[in-house]
Amino acid sequence: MKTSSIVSLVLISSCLAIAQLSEHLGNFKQFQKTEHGVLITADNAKMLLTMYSPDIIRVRVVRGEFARDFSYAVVKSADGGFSNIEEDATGLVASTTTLKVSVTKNPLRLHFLTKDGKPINEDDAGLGIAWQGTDVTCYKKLFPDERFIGLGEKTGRLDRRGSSYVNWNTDHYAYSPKDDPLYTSTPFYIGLHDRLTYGIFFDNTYRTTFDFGASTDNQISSFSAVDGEMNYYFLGGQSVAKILEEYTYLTGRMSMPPYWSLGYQQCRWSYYPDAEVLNLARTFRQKKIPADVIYLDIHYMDGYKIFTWNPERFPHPKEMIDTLKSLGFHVVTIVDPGIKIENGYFAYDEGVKNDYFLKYPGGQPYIGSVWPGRCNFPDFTRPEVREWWGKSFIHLIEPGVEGFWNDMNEPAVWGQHVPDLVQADYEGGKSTMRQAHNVYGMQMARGTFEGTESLFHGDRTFVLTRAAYSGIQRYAAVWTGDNVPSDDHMLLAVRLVNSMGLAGIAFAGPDIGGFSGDATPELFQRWLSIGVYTPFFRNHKQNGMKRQEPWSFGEDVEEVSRAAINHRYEMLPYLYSAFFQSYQSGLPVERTLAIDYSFDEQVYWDQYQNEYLFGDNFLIAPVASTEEYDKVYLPEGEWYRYGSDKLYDGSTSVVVESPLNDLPVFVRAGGIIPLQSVVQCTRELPSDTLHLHVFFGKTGTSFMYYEDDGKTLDYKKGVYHKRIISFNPGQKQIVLHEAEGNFTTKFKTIDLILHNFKSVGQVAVSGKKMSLNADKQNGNIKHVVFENSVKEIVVKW
Ligand code: MIG
Repeated sequence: MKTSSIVSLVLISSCLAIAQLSEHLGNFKQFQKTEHGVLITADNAKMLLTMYSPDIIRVRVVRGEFARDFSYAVVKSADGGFSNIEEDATGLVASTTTLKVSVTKNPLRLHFLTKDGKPINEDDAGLGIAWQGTDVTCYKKLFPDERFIGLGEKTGRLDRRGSSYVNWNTDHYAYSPKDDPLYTSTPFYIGLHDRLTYGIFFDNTYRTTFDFGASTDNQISSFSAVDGEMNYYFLGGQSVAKILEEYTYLTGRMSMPPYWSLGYQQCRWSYYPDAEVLNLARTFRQKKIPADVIYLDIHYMDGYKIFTWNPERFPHPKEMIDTLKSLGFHVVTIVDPGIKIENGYFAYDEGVKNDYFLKYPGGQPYIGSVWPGRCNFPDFTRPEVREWWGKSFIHLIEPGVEGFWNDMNEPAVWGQHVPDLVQADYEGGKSTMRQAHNVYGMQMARGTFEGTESLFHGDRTFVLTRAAYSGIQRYAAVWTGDNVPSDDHMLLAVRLVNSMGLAGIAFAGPDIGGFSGDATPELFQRWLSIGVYTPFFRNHKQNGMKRQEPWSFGEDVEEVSRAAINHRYEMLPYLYSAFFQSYQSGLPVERTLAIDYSFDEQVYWDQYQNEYLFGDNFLIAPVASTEEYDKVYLPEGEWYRYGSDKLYDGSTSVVVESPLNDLPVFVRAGGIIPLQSVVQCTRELPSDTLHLHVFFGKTGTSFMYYEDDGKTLDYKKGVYHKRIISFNPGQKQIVLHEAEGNFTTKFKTIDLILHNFKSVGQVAVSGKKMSLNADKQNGNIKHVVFENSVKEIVVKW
């Protein structure tokens, strides 16, 4: 993070190490074509340029021979080849249909250019790629107006220029808004300059460092690893959304999550015994505060032994969970990677018998102390171990657990980290924790996901993880670890989730209320109201801290909390459609304004950098719990304050009221927002009327509406209901296009709600004239109700 600490690290290491000058690529010697690209030989290194798509070029560089080609992150293979390769005395130009890769020869340097020759990203002319010992670094030219966004769960500003970051999954209890590294590593960032965009994914699981001009007087940005290959993917899509599509093409996208996991989730370390859990569930129902999930933190286990139940606290888990299910709740239990060393404990015995645990060179199992005491740790980088781990969830699934919370998987052990030389299989690569550390948690989540999905026989599973590496979105949702109850942290959490969305992780969220301490009632209310507009919506609190159920702060807060959570449930049709977008294109649910308004500099200003779009049409302006007014930047277009429908011009900032019961939320003019009636849990059917809100705007828009059974994997076989809804002010019509797929929608009736359609008094619905009913409170809101149909419905005014 801080330049000073980096400088001192460099000083220390250069004092201790034997003097060693850096080694460089040298000059170009020759090239040859390969199946999907070119192999270049330089004086001191080899470089492979490989095409994955016309916009995606992979760069591999080694001094000796290329190692085995293996990635935990990338799910796609090379595809296609350069359409043209030209060589002359000074260089080589390899073109795709959208990009040019120019290789200059003396010395060897790479330049990524647009088709018409504008530089998008270039190696630093002086340094290029260099090694020091096993360390490898790629130095890039820093453009004067260049900004950097992304890198996942990283503190600091939205625009990361001037900062540097380390990727090393770390259990960072009560991290400060400046600390680094945190729990996850997603070595992928997006660069922006001269209205050009690109992405760089450095697929190296060793400890990596990204320096965005922090240490070089604004001349160079760089990324480096302590070992392994220089192995990166250059993504050349010309918009942030396009780059996210490309990144998730490479590293995969999330599956549709179980519908219930979009609901409100209540957690605490820990709710126990069973009577308390049941009481909690009943209280939600009595108080009519919607909720879907109750978490069991570590106290549900017998002596913290994974896959066991505490016989005193939870003597009859199945009966308890059956009752919870009858109340419409789903249970998620925590699991840690540490397996207690105890003869007779089945998971330990099986692990020893089958040699499943991480070992020191020489064969002694690695021992670390965690909650259960001294533990061994499964080697999740071995397929058989993941399979065994996955199958063991039968002990939780039989009694009815439906979701699996993977904690401590950095992995965390008391007072230390697993020594680097501990050996890990690394998918047959026979490596050490130096390389495996950053993927350990992801592979635990993978074992959990694959095992539980197969135990559910065709139903969806839900996994939540703390540690992660790129590609984690294929297996799990991610929460942002042990945060702190403060306004700063609440706003940081927004940036973390926004930034994780820029790293392919669409299903993410923080501990609402702040984990490691007591929230003030004001902070809790504000945080909950932001949580409504967060993909993963969970309230969690550390043991020993005050209770933090929505009713724990007295009746006023309870009232506001109920209204906030009610709104989350009304929003489910809209939200589920946003998740579908992520599943299809990798666009996150929660989107920093830098995605759609990448070259609007105000988006990056400190006071506005936390703003985001939630789905296509809501703009959320998070604000501290202490602020009664908020200065909000509205990007281009026009925006309605949600709730009052007050209309604002965009491309300017406005000061608006921000009381605790009314977070500044805006709707894009032209925005289409489908809502349903309030339900107490996702299982409860809403009324059969879909409230389809359309906010008048000057330009046309469209919205992809999506529904499926929320439970099975049948959506992958076309069992869904999907339709485009478009608003066209020029043609004066709203069209619900013919629905696709063979799932029957829940909604028999459409209540079309027109906002600010000023002079419109009646409409024709598929040719039939119907009058509009003005809303009692706001005459500018008008309704028309008609029957839903899978056929096209045209509403004209
Ligand atoms: O050492 O399971 O981040 O959410 O409540 C702490 C107890 C272990 C850390 C997790 C937190 C969880 C807690 N865990």
